[in-house]
Amino acid sequence: MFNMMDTDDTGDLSSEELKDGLHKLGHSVPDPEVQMLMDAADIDGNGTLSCEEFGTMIIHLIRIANDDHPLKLSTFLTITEMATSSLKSWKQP
Ligand SMILES: [Ca+2]
Ligand SMILES: [Ca+2]
Repeated sequence: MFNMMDTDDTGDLSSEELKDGLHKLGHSVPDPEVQMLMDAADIDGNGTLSCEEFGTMIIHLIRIANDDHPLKLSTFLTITEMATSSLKSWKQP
């Protein structure tokens, strides 16, 4: 999942890659929401998401979605999809 979204093989995700990745999944996420995801997840503040930050983002999103954060339903469904596939791949050796 993460590798699929990292289209330039830098080992981390830029906001563009995050946006494109979501788009490939069939979900068009508006720029402000992509930026919000990035800001929330970019723990070391370098402007990109590492694999760990990506995982943290998913957990964070599930939490804020539960707090009735005004995240679009389509975005939440995408995140749930991502979480499911990421957890699957993490369990594999
Ligand atoms: Ca990249
Ligand atoms: Ca980062």
